[in-house]
Amino acid sequence: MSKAVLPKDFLWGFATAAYQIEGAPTADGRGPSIWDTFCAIPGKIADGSSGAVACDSYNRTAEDIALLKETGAKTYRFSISWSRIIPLGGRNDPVNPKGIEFYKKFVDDLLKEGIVPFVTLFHWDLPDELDKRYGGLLNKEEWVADFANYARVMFEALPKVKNWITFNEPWCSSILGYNTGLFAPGHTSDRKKSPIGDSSRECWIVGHNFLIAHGTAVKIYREEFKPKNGGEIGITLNGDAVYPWDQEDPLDVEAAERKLEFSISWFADPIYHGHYPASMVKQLGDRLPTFTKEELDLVVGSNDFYGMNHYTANFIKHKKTPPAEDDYLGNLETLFESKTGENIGPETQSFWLRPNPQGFHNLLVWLSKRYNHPKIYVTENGTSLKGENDLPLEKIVDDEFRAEYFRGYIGALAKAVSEDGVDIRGYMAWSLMDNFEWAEGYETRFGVTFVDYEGGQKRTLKKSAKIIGPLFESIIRKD
Ligand code: GBH
Repeated sequence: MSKAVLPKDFLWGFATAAYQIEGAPTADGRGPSIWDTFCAIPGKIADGSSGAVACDSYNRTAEDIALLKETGAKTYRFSISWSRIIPLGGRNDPVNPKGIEFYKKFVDDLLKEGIVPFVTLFHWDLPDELDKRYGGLLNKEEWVADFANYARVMFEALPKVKNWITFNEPWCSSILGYNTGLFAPGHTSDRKKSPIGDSSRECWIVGHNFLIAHGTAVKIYREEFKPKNGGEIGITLNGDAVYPWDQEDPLDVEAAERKLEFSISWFADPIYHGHYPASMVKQLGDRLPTFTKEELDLVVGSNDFYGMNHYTANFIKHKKTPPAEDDYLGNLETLFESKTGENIGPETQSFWLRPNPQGFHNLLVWLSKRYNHPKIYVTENGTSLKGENDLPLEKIVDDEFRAEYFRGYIGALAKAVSEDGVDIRGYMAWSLMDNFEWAEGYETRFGVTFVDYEGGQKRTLKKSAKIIGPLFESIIRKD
């Protein structure tokens, strides 16, 4: 990889999310989010922990910026905690000036160091009051209006921010929050896990509401802020790469495509093509909401860029039986081994993640084709490492496995740009530092920086943090 194939102004850096790093859940008037509430339920988080302290980043912004400087990062993607800004969340609830001040100063401090802020408005941490008040994400009228109000408050407060993401991975909030119940607010039909929820319907309603809320916020940005501030706004979607389990079986080939449609196209087709994928309409029938004319006008064309989160790949095998009522994958199995016994990639600490850089390349090309060559920012990409948490510090900082992951994935990105003409403008590794890994707690580490949670939160760069910069600098054009 010696050729300089990426544009001169390519933005590379690192990503985090508010609830995973900030801690300080009651500082300066912050209200609780659904994740504070969810973590307090015994059995929901692997190690019984929560984001109550996390990396204490709310009190350590200077340290975090110094870390970014050390890596040479050009951009930092972070998210805003809605309940710091509006503790109760709603459009008629008071705005908290201290919350605004915190992010304003953070943005200024980043810019002073020449680091471009990439801001996510919502990374899963809904103000808890909105969930209690009217059912949160399930309530289209109320929630869309409240999100729109919060988004406007932030656009107004942070005019220097030129890169906005409305939502991080609405798939996760919808499916894990309202189907499997693995994530807050934990709704599921499984009564052993939750007293409330309908896995066959709620997730599709929530997904629909995300699209309307996204479109509404984008309209506000474009009409009221873009003319004077000139920034861009998009949504970030997750999606794993796919390979047919049996390449010779047309039903597996079809199932692999369907898997992409149920995860990515669920959101991207309405935004880029104005309708849900046919495969979803066929399987879900009237459980999939339909768009009114007004809703479609909001949703179609509502991305200035496509935000792509990507980690892993699966072999896809079609199912022969009719889909279950609570199926959300597209009536298929996801496997780590193919029919011929080929393995997708080495194990990591995350049960769902096995590195497969070729899959990243394939998916970039697929996205580019299906959505007519959009401008893409890779807003997350990274890996955990099997058993990392049990290693001594001198071994942890020598994370060759993670470094190799980045070499492979960044190489795949460069190839997609140079050989396939995919329009990629930026890349943010997940994550700047070890942090609260949601239902997996602190046992799973994703950072390029080690965080010593018991030892005064000391941050130590790992090897992977040091290779990403030079790697990008060698493939970014200088003229
Ligand atoms: C990202 O999601 C998140 O944005 C980030 O906050 C997180 O820390 C990071 O990944 C690392 O996990 O339970 O079998 O249905 C990544 C995409 C999609 C990965 C859902 C986990 C769960 C598989 N995620 N997937 S399953």
